[in-house]
Amino acid sequence: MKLYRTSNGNYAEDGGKYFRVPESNWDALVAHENLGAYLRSVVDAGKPASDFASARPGIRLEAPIGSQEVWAAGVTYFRSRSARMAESKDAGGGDFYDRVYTAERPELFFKATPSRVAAPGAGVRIRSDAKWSVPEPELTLLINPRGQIIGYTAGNDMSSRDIEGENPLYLPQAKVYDRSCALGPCILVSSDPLPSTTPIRIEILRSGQAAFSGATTLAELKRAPADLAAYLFRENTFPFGAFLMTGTGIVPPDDFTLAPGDRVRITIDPIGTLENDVVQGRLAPAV
Ligand code: DO4
Ligand code: MG
Repeated sequence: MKLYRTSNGNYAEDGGKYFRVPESNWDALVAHENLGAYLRSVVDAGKPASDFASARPGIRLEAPIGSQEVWAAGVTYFRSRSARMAESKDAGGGDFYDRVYTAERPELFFKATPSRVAAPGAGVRIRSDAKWSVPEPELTLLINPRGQIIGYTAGNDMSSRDIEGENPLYLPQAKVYDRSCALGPCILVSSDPLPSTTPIRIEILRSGQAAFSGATTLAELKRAPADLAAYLFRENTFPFGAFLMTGTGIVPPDDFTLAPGDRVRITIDPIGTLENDVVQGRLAPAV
């Protein structure tokens, strides 16, 4: 069962059919005592909504987020550990990444408020003061206020590698800025762990041509999603629940940096494809 948030309300998708969800408040859905059972009752009682499929692209997909904070785990794949050790070698930070990779306590960091999250199809930003920017394709957990994993989405943890590599203490600037995160296209509603064979793929297109592609599977993820969620909820309450990105296992070669106009496609098969174009420059101020 998949759950979409759109400009026309929330929709459940089951077996290729879309059903309008009566509950229009996203935070209430995330806090629901049994979201899967509620959506099942909506599907079983309802008739498929013709407007979702037929009116698209008139109906815009929104990021599947309400008031949730977005957090992220780091250095959860060997590939990420190696890339970070290399990028921070000159700054003397390399050792930290190996130590956190093998430590019991994971690296968890704050990633985004909802307003910093790009919707599917919207622009993700690269910083104007960064020279080396990459996307990070990450399985992302949706966790309810009671700390239970209730679903999964695809996430892009946009990162400025030169800023992060200059000094590990610059991590918040490398990671947290306007539209530094994208989530979507939907929530795969499930409390069951995803199989270790689940593939995560990324494709970066420049002028329509493949500029980089890569893939990994959840078998390479060193930590169990449930353990990451438990650490996040140890000393934090999340009245609206939270998203937790689980880290990247795909890092483009060191001579690759994103440019405005690039298209980033992240596919996690049971969820779908999250696609965003890269933009640079200031966002129009919110009114
Ligand atoms: O430690 C820095 C960030 C790591 C990260 O974002 C990742 O491994 O995905
Ligand atoms: Mg990351």
